[in-house]
Amino acid sequence: MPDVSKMKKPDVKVVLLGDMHVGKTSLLHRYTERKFKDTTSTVGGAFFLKQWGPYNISIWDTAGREQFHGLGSMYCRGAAAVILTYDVTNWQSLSELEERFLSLTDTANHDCIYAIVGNKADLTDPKAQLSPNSDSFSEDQTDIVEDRTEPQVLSACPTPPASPTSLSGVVPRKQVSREDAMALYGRILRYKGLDEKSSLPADKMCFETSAKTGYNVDALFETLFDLVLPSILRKRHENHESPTVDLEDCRGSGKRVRSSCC
Ligand SMILES: Nc1nc2c(ncn2[C@@H]2O[C@H](COP(=O)(O)OP(=O)(O)OP(=O)(O)O)[C@@H](O)[C@H]2O)c(=O)[nH]1
Ligand SMILES: [Mg+2]
Repeated sequence: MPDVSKMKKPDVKVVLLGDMHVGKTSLLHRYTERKFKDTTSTVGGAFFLKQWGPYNISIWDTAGREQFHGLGSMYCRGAAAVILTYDVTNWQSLSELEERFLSLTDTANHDCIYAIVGNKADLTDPKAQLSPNSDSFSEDQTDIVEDRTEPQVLSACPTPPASPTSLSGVVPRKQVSREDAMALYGRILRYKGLDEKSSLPADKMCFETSAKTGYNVDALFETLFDLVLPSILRKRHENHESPTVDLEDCRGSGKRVRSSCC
């Protein structure tokens, strides 16, 4: 367990949302560890701290299982970017984004950025079957903190079985086109009351990825990191304008500390 007091403070938060089995944890592993490894269904949530230039970005991996649904809006609170993830071979996983996950983002920042990500593209798209040779893993420090929100539920829940496609050996069919994802992006903008013309365009914010081969994974995260920089700068500016008291500094001093603003 890392010593939380020594951890860097995140400047901004990016959250992965989506149905169980779409590959949220695998995408995060691929990006942070440059590997595709076995996963177990996520319980509660966990975050990884990524250093991006001088900034620290927390990337939250959340559980897609229905029983953890209530936690979703808590994880989205104050998010600067949300990655709405579906499985390109599973139409239902796209519709769930609209029906079940979109409302969880009501707690995100008002200028939150949305990306729609169709994962498992290696199953349907030959170009996604090739590992990108630009596998330039940044040596930035990455910390992991597990946030086991419901330990009892954790141990009581069996890991769901692998998806039928992986068991049957049948080549899965692509069920969700990029156009479907872009249409959803448009509906999300409308849900948020945003004007399509002044928002980031759908073709920039809809990705197809493969956590298995690494296809488009760096592009996804790094596009978002660049896009949240203004949000980081605004937050730093606001903190500078109205400084808050660091309780850590006051601990043990025995003195009552007064906020500088009053
Ligand atoms: N072929 C293929 N399989 C993938 C890919 N990403 C994930 N998987 C597989 O899909 C299954 C689910 O992956 P996870 O990363 O655990 O999915 P998740 O979205 O985190 O699921 P929850 O934690 O239950 O919400 C695992 O068997 C993975 O090996 C991918 O890009 N391609
Ligand atoms: Mg997971």
